[in-house]
Amino acid sequence: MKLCFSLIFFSKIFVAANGPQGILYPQQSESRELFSLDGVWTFAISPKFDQDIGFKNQWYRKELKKVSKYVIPMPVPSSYNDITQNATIRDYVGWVWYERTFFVPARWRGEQRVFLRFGSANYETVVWINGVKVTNHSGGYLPFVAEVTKQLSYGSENKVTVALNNTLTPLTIPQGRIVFPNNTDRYPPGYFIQEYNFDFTNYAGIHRPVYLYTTPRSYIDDVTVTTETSEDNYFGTIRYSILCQGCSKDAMLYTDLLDEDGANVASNFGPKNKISFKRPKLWWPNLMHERPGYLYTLKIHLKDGDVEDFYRLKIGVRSLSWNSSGIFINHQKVYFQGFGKHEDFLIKGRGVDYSLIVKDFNLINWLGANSFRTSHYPYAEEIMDFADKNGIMVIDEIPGVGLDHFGADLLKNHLEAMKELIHRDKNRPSVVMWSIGNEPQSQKPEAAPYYSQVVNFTKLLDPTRPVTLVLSRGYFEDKAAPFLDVICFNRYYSWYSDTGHLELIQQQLLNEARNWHNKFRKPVMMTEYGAGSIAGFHSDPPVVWTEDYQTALMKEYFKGFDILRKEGFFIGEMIWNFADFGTPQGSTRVFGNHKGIFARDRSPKPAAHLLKQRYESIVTALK
Ligand code: GCB
Repeated sequence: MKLCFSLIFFSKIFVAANGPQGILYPQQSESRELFSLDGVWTFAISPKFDQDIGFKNQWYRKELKKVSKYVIPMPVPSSYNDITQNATIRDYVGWVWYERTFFVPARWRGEQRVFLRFGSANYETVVWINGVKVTNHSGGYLPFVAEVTKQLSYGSENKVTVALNNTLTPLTIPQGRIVFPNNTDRYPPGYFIQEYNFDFTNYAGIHRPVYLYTTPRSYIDDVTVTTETSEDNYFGTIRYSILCQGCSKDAMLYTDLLDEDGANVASNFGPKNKISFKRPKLWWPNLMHERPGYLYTLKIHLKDGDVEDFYRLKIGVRSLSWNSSGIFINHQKVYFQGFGKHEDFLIKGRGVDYSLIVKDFNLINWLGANSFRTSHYPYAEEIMDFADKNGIMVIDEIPGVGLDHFGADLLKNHLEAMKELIHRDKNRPSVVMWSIGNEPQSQKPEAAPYYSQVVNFTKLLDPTRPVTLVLSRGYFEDKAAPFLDVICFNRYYSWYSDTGHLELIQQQLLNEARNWHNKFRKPVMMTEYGAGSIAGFHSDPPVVWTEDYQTALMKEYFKGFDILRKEGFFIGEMIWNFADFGTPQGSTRVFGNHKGIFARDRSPKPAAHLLKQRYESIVTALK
């Protein structure tokens, strides 16, 4: 096998465009207009062996239907993989092209700025407006924005063109590789495959909403908020700092803190200040209070001469701290009862879908869960908003899944992804921990300096939240754990190891969790355990792949969790997975991964009813 990573696929090297520094979610306000570009775009793939043709022939200056032979409609937001009947598009690796036209109102001409913002697109993206490049971005799961004021035509039609490449290489986050088999008996010339070391479909497309929005010339570009509460929770303090662009030195900033009914609680002014007040309504995790997820609104008002801008940020007031045996919110120890999830659904793949978001949060509440991990990449802001307002604690994970070969270039991309994630999610009360990756080859000596740098960088950007890395190597060989605040580990006793031997689960679980704690003296949590089950498969006594085996296995883990919880350092259980999900084709995957407690269509398996009983009983025991 010959490995060829980037030559064909990333033959264009793009210098990051200068843009705004903030990445605030776009919103309509007294001073801002918002216009969605979601809908049906025009789509074309590049010919397999002429990947650069769109760049060479400047497709962005023309209409796609005039330059490509095969142009089809493509929904945005959505993955493109499962939209057609064409296996070439489903499995496509390389440059694809999107385009749409839209009108810009004449009233936007003049004293305004206009921005174009993508919630995410996987992986490498280049964007043109009316044939002029406005930005590019690397990374599949985080937003990017460009000011397009000068490139737009006002009072007339405009065109946005996007080139998107989903190729993963040893330097992307996550990593992948393009393999050219050199056996000409078995493969035609030029044949290649994309390989990657993770167990979910590398869905591609414009996955999250695309917005055009306006701001005044001087505008609120970024806000950073931290909160704390006094030991008895009687006082709450909000510290904020606000970044303006285009402002004169006389510009004034005013802030009002509004409660959920819109009543003013406190006011202040200046770009950096604090608001302290008595009897705050705290942000509590689900089930720790009768009113979880309470959110205030920080209304920010910029006045710069005649120019005014308004932005409203939802914030939760809570304290967050941790020590060697636990994580504390509002000075109370928390126990995580949740799951790993995926952004995954039929047809849309990873595309944002409000019906699915609301359904999933209904199921989360039905289960009595209080948390999830954004395995194995940052989730859409539309999902994170629901976590904030439902009091669901989130372990916010970067797409550093299954990393191997830890070099300086990979580190650079990893740190950039961390920076963008923290920038996006720093103000969210639901985010209670950063996860800098999942199941790396952390037994390798190079993993030690690598992860120590990722942790230090993360703490520099955000000292207010604990940092974890989800581990799968043994406690005796792992090199990353010393740098972490919390040890999260994944293990599949009686599934991948000792398959069928349910009687071993308790012993293995207890020993391993205790060993992690004894060696590193940190809180320990199990972030994955589980078994695959095909809805409708049954047997008694249970055998693997039946729904009965899945529940029997869960019961054994529960016994172990109950013993561990009493020992003080064990802080949570997250089953793998919330729902069945799509994976690459493989002989160990039967039409996807079936460890969901819900099927992919969200119908409950018996495992869901059992988990609901368990999570409800944990809460009752606390009362
Ligand atoms: C893991 C991975 C997860 C997989 C899971 C499995 O350890 O973290 O991404 O889907 O195992 O089902 O094999």
